[in-house]
Amino acid sequence: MSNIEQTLSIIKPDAVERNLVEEIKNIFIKKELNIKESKKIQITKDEAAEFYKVHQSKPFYNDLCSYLSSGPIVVMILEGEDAIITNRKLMGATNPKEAEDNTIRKLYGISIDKNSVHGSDSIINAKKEIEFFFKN
Ligand code: IDP
Ligand code: MG
Repeated sequence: MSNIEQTLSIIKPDAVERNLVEEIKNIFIKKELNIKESKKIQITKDEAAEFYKVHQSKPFYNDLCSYLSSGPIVVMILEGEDAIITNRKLMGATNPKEAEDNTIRKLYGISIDKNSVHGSDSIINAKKEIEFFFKN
């Protein structure tokens, strides 16, 4: 049975800065993750803190929020078959050094913090994250 889902993807500042937006979008499109919405924005540190609230107890939280708000990002709604897990597989492991060949983070990630992309990790978080950026 088909299971069409939506998920939130973010192209992070390191990748936008290196002009990788179109290359990364093509990876999604080729795997039949349709880009339903896309916008280039810059968020404040407070907004990043809200978005990454789930990580507030982590030692890297402050740096993570500074980083996500440090430059333009591209936020997208991806839609397709099993979009949440499909996107996570395309992204690869959080640490680019541990990411599988041909994943976005292996191809483009610089470090565990500058790892080029974000992707929702569950149905509930996908819904929350899409609402955060697209349903004010
Ligand atoms: P994910 O992006 O693969 O879902 P999470 O564990 O949800 O990984 O962490 C969110 C983001 O926080 C990561 O994408 C990465 O940018 C950053 N991060 C995760 N772990 C570390 C760390 O140990 N040091 C620095 N940054 C980290
Ligand atoms: Mg995560």
